[in-house]
Parts: sequence; structure tokens; C-alpha cells
Amino acid sequence: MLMFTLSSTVAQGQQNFKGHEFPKLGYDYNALEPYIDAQTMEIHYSKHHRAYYDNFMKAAKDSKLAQTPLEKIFETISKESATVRNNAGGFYNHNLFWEVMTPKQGEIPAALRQAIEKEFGSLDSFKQKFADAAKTRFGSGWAWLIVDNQGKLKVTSTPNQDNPLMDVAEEKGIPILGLDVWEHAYYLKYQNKRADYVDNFWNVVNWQTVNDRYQKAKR
Ligand code: MN3
Repeated sequence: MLMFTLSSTVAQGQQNFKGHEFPKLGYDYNALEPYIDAQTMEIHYSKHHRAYYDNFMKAAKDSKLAQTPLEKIFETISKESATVRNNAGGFYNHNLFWEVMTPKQGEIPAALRQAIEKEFGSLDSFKQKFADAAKTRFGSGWAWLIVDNQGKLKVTSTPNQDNPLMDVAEEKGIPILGLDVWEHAYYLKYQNKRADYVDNFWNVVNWQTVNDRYQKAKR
């Protein structure tokens, strides 16, 4: 009976997946000014993110990848080509990135704040740790706040377009906050000053979404 229930759930999950879609941006290109400029947003979303999506779709065409959720693909990404790894990663990472930013920042929800304080001591020490991960990631990559398989919050970073859902990641977990530290994410406005870009990121973090992702990841 249990077997039947489990396999039904899996089958249902696959039926519900309607294929990979390029997401709509939930705000205008200039909405995150002055912290992220409109030109950077436009190029980043409509060119960079779009290219990851298009290249992934081209690579996935006529294979089971076209009908497999990204989270599932990442579980065995080491078996895929570099093209699939880089572009599926770039597609997913930017989907998350746009979602965890907002022009209308609210208070951090109590549940998330408490979990952060429990793990990192204080919100400020968490921010410090996350910012350090972002600033010290050599070359291109991402900084992450993840929920590991024990339900614990952790800060980590990945190179290139890898992410913590991938079997190749040093620290694995479900990402609930991510910051793109590729130069294309900040160079027009900040040039070589990645640290200023990272510090300004806190002004646009969508804590509500991060909390929603946290609650979902814990389940
Ligand atoms: Mn990017």
C-alpha cells in the first residue's frame, strides 16, 4: 500500500510538470534602482538569462531532460554534458535570483529571523558570512543560503553556474537565497567594486520569498 502511494505521488509530480518555461520578471527593469541599474537588469534578464534558457532547451530537445524538472536533473548533473550543466544551472539560478529580490522590501518574517539567529547568532553575522562568501568567490559564481538535509541553514558558494542542488556541489542543500557575483551582474554600475554591489544587495532582498522558500525547503 505504501509503495502504491509513493509511486502514485511520483507519477503525479511528473504529470504536473508542464515543461520548462522562461519566467516573467515580476518588476520593471528600473525597479531595483539605485542598487541595481536598469541597463544591467535588462541585459542580464533578456540576454544572459535568456541565453541560458535557450541553450538549455536546445540541448534538452528530444531527450528526457525536456520533461524533467531542473531540481531532478541536478541530482545527477555529473552525468550530463558541460553544456547542460552550465545552461540548466544558469536557467535555474536566475529564476531564483529575480524571485529573491523586490523593490518593495518588507520586514524579515519572524520564523526566518529566528532560524537565522539560531544558526548564525544574529542577522548581522549571517549577512557578514553571506557577504564574505560572495566577495571571496574567485572568478564567476554564486553565494547561497541553503537548507541542508538536516533542516539546517548554511552559507555556501559555487563556481560558474553550479548550485547546491547539484551532485557536484561541495555543500548540498536547497537554496533559499542566492546572489549572482558574475561580473555581468554588476560591472556596468560597480565596475571592479564587487563588495559595494554585495553590500547593496541587502536593500533589495525579498525576505518574504526567502521565508516562503525556507518553509517549503523544511518540509
Ligand atoms: Mn547572471
